[in-house]
Formats: sequence, structure tokens, C-alpha cells
Amino acid sequence: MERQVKSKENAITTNQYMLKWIDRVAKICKPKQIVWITGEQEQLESLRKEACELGIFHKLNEEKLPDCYLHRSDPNDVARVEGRTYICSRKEEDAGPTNNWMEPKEMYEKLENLYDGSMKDREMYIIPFSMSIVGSPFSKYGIEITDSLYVVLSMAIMTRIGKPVLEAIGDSKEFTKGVHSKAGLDPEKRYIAHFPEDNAIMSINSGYGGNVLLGKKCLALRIASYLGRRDGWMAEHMLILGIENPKGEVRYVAAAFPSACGKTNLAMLIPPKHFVRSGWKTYCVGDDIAWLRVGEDGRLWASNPEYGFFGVAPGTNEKSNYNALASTKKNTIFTNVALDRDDNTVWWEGLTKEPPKNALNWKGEPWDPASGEKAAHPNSRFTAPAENCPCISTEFNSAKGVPISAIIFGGRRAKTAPLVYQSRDWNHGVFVGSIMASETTAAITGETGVVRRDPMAMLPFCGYHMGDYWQHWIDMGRKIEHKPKIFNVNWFRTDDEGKFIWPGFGDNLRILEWILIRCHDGFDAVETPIGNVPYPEDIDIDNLEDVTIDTLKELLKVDEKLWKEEMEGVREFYKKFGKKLPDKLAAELDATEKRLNQ
Ligand code: GTP
Ligand code: SPV
Ligand code: MN
Repeated sequence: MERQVKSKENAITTNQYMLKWIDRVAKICKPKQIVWITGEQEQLESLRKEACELGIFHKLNEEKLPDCYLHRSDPNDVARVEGRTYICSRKEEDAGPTNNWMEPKEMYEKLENLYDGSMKDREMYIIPFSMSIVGSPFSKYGIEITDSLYVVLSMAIMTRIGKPVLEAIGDSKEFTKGVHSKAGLDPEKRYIAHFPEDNAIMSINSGYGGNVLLGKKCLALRIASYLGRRDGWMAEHMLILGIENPKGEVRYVAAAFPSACGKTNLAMLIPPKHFVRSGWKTYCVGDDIAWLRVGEDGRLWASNPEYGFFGVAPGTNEKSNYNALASTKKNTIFTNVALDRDDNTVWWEGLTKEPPKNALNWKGEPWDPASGEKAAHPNSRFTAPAENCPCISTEFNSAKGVPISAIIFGGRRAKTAPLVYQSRDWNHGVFVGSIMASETTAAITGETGVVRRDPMAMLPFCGYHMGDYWQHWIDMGRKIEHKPKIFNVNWFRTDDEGKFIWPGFGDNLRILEWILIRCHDGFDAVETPIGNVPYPEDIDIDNLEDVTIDTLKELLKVDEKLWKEEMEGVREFYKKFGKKLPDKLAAELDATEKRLNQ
């Protein structure tokens, strides 16, 4: 009989609870060896070498892209799988109508069978990681057990890892227990299961992004949103951006957009030229996840629990997102992009106008630019250290975070949603977030371009009943003395030919300027049935070729007929939540319909 490997043999902790749990997992998964990830550079370097030898990584041009690697995931495994993502709370009602649910016992049994022997002839890596700063009272610690080197090396970029985390955990049982195995990558047996009451996450048969980097969506959003409700704070799918005006005042906004709808781009935006000349500056605090707490000063403070960016590659270039591109110039892992064989660098649609002549596509096959096929997968990504970002905020490493002036919701809507509007007050703002809808993107498996409701951009990430989540937002509003103002934006309105009307990207600062003036110095606004929109004259459109006052009028128009239909859709959507729909939101819906019918 094979000898069972024991966690103790080379353990770097004496935490008995942890060691026993790891032994239980090892007994099921049957790895050939247990490897503790210390976080030390020598270990990571030797693991990167090993990944290259095994063909998991391809080392890129050391001069042009030092310490950068290309990884290709299985072609059937290129995005989050929402249909196979579960919230296994003890009671079904606690998962709510927007999550898949399975009884914990049933899921544990199912998974135990799937994990049985899944790490045979493989190493089992133990990654101690921290979401937020190690040692801070706000951080959440986790251990991810995985058989994937890609996961180890990605977690080393995306989170703070290693011995300091174990020291911070000490003998405590307070850490998230994460288990991941690639197993056979069988999509029919793929599960991403969360057990909020047990502080546990189990993922199997995937090797991609949000399915397997368990600190990110699984812990920092699904588990953390559950903990946040319990303990009086919030975990949100939001970027955090600092904006300095010519007077030298730095203000912060947090913005929730669904996957692949512009968070990373907004988080790193470069102001238009004449804004730069007059002294505007921007600072990135986070590009995907924000943890929000009420500070002693009665303001809402936001911090980014992550340590790196897992950003969408296609469309990223010098012009659209200089800072993101700069972040990927060293120590970066690229996943499912194309390989330019002439100089051993990477390429994706939109990086340069001229496609490479001698490239392999994201599957590793020779690529013909004339074929009409994409070279990079639409959801191809880069995993880059946040500290590479030229505009990273000095507050990035602050546990307390930054005070938030405005919360911004937004999505991809070809029609209906105006460029920007402001909610009437906090509860109306919660309503605005709850009715968000957006066209689906390549970040999830399934059809793209279908409009779906995605409240607060949290549809796939809320770890409990969405009705309770909305109530939590309303309750938080009562606790925040100096509440952020709440806005909604839409950069994606299109004309009759399907072209985007608003230039977007850096020019979005023109809208953020209006938002911040509304928050701090006042500016009048036009009241509409859905909220307040700017006077077109108040938006700076200097040096914009294709945008006139008339374009702005069009972009800011609230089409009452479309909005009446929209409210019918919301009423239908709200029915799902039954008794759990907060009264305040039902009242906001009634009031909005009333204003529309007046
Ligand atoms: P996740 O990482 O999946 O959460 O995505 P994200 O919200 O960070 O989206 P990201 O910033 O990566 O943008 C996704 C896509 O939207 C890219 O192809 C961008 O080029 C495009 N995009 C971002 N901002 C804008 C904008 O202001 N206007 C237009 N038209 N497209 C944009
Ligand atoms: C998203 O889909 O919102 C992402 C990428 O940020 S993933 O980590 O795969 O969830
Ligand atoms: Mn995201």
C-alpha cells in the first residue's frame, strides 16, 4: 500500500487544526508530496522553472518582458462557470433565488468522490494567503490547497502569501479553508462550491481565473459578503480610484461594473490632455474588489484586499489603458493570449493595429491574421503585480483604505441608461444599484451580449440571499453619517450603426469631474423621473472631436417610454425575491413608476 503523505513532515506551522484539516484533504486527494509555499523568492523562482519544464509556462522575451510567462488553459476552461458555482448554505433560503444551491452534506459527499485520488502523482501545494494587509484587523486569511502550479504562481501575484500569513494566523481556526484540484478538467464535473457557515471553498475540474484563484471572487466577494453582513461591513465588486483636482484635493470614488465592463480601465485612467495641463491626477487603489467600512469619522472607507490585477487583455493598449499595459511589462503571467514567435512576446486584439505575422493563437496553433479568427481569447488576461502600476496610489498598502465621496454603478447598455445620472438619496441609490442591467461578456461562459439584471454587479458574487444583501445596503446607509452620493453611468450607448457614441476611457474623467462637483461643491442638475442628470453645459467637452452639446443631450436623454418598460422588467425581477424584497426598494419602484406616469 502507498504511504500516505503527512502535512507535519515539512510543515511550517504548528497549527494543529490546520494540519489535521490538510491531512484529511491529503488522505482523499492522495498527492505524492506536500509542498508548503513559503513566499520566498527562491522557492517561487524554482517553481517557475519547473512550470516551464512541464510546459505549463512558456518563458517570454527576457529583455522585452522580464520574468513574464505565457500560460494556456484548456480550451474548454477559459472563463468563470456561473452555472456550476454554488452557495451551500445550510438552508436553501439563505442562498436565495440568484444562486445555485445544494445541501452542504450532499455537496461534500459529491466532492469527496470527485477529489478521491485527484492528486495522484501530483504535488499538493499549501498556499497561505491574506486578503488585505497581513496583520491588519481587517484582513481575512486563507489556505488554498491546490495541485496547480499556475494557481500557486498566480496567487503569489494576486495576494500576499507565505510565512508571514501563517504567523498572523498562529493557532487560530479563523481562516478560510480552500481546496482546489484540476482533477481531469472535466467540464461536466466542474464545481465551485462555497460553504459560508464553514468558511470553506472547494473547487474542482477547472484551472482558470476566478474559478481557482480562491482569494479573489470566492473569498474576497462571496465569503466576505457573507461575513460583511454578519459583522457590519461590505464586500463589493468595485474599483477604487483617487482623483486629484487642480486645487490639490484628492477625492476617491468606488465603482461597480459587471465583469469586462470597464473597472480596470476606469481604475487606471489617464486624464485628457487639457486636464493634465491644469493639474488633474489619478491614482489607482484597486481595480476589481473593494471592502467598505464605516470609519470613526462617519465616512465610508474603502480598501482593496488584492495584491495584483487579473485584467482583460483584449482592447488594452498604449492609448486605451497605458497604465495597465505598463503594469504587465515585468513579473506578469499572461493567460490565453497569442504568442508572437518573431520576438517571443505576446499579442492580443487591440494591442497594436498591425497583427503579428508569425503568431500562435491562444490555443497554441499557427494563426493566420486573414482567417477571421481571434488570435487571443476574448477573455484572455494578464496577472500583474499592482505595484507595477505607474499610477498606483500611496494608499494601496493602507489597511484602513480611503474615504469615498461617490459610489458609481454602471453597465453596458446600448440604449436606455443615460451617460450619467445621480440618485435622489441613499435608498434611491440602493434601488439604482439593484436594477442594474448589463449585456453579458466573455468573462463568463455562455452567450455574450444578452441584457441581464446584475444588481450592484454582484449577481455572480453575492454569497447569500440577494434580498438580504439589499437590506444590508439600506441598513449600512443608516450607519454612515457622511454618506457617499450614489450615481449610475453608461459608457456604452450606441448609435444606429452600433458605434459607441461616448469616447470613454480617459475621457470618462469628464463625467467624474461632474460627479465630484456634485458631491463637494454643488452644481445644479436636471431632475428626471429616474434621478438627476447634468445640464449638458456642465460637462467639459473641450477637445473632443465627435462630441457636441447635441451629442451630450442625446446621451443624457431619459426616454420615458423605454424607462416605463424597464420598470415593468424590474417589477418582474423583484418578484423573485418575495418577502425578502426590502420594503424600501418596493417603495422606490412605486415612486419611480409614479414619476414616470405623471
Ligand atoms: P473584469 O476584470 O472582468 O471584472 O472586467 P473590468 O470591469 O475590469 O473591465 P475592463 O476594464 O477590463 O474592460 C473590459 C472591456 O471593456 C475592454 O475590452 C475595454 O477595452 C472595454 N472598455 C473599458 N472602458 C471602456 C469605455 O469607457 N468605453 C468603451 N467603449 N469600452 C471600454
Ligand atoms: C470577473 O469576471 O469579474 C473577473 C475575472 O474579474 S475572474 O477572476 O475570473 O472572476
Ligand atoms: Mn471582476
